[in-house]
Amino acid sequence: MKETLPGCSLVILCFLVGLLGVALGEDRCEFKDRYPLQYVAYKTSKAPIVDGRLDDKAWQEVGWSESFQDITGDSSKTPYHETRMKMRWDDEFLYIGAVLTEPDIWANITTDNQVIFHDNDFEFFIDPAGSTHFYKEFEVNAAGAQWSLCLNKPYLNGGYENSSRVFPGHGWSFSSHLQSAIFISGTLNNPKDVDDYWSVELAVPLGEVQYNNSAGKVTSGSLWRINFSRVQWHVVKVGDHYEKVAGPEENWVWSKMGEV
Ligand SMILES: *[C@@H]1O[C@H](CO)[C@@H](O)[C@H](O)[C@H]1NC(C)=O
Ligand SMILES: *[C@@H]1O[C@H](CO)[C@@H](O)[C@H](O)[C@H]1NC(C)=O
Ligand SMILES: *[C@@H]1O[C@H](CO)[C@@H](O)[C@H](O)[C@H]1NC(C)=O
Ligand SMILES: CC(=O)N[C@H]1CO[C@H](CO)[C@@H](O)[C@@H]1O
Repeated sequence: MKETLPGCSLVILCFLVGLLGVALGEDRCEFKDRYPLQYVAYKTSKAPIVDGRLDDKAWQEVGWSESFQDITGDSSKTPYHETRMKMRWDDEFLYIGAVLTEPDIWANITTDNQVIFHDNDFEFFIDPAGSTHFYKEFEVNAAGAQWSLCLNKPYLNGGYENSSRVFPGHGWSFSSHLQSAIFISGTLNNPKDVDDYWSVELAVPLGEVQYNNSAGKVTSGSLWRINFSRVQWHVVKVGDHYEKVAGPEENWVWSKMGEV
């Protein structure tokens, strides 16, 4: 991340699984292909209005991330719809804006703290300290239904999801300080037209992402680990609604993981 626009600072670096993995490919001497993507998030003095529309000055001033890619990194599986994000920050929030191009915008889940990725969704994963412990995850669909969770440690080390889904009433979740809004350019759940895109705008409280995972005070030059994912199901139009077809979903991410 950086304090000033063309200045310097808080670089957000995505998580890399397998940095130390052995690359047997042609570029084994460079490992360039395995390096996580980076995005420089500039501090903003004027917070964007979280209404789903990325028309605020804070967004206009900064560039887009790379287009999302298949989670495997397999270039023959290039996503057929575009997804990109932007980030800004101030002393209270990390702001995330994303645009998901989509001719068929649909969502079935309308209540929070469900498994949102059963619908098409947008997700972020954040581990400020890069410790792999107490990382936070957030998912939202085009209807604005959201799910947040905290993972105390990786599942393979016996970690478990702490969320209001698993522990209703006393699970971890981003508080009401998290602001989330969706804008739809098109119509939700109408298969009779061709939609344009949906966008996600988030204000994520810095204190809450750092809960049990402190990377210290955010300053110019802070490096945080984060990743983004878009889950995309294959659907067909049946009368007045969409239905899933058999087969696995697509997982499109900012920085690839190498496998699903
Ligand atoms: C889940 O998170 C809540 C809220 O932070 C915390 O009080 C509780 O101890 C956690 N539960 C478990 C089982 O880790
Ligand atoms: C945060 O850490 C404390 C101490 O290890 C633990 O009791 C608490 O459950 C953790 N919170 C969450 C959300 O896991
Ligand atoms: C959405 O829900 C309706 C009603 O339950 C169901 O018929 C339809 O298959 C669902 N659509 C998708 C894409 O899951
Ligand atoms: C879908 C995906 O790539 N998720 C990864 C993004 O980064 C987090 C850590 O910040 C990983 O835990 C996720 O697996």
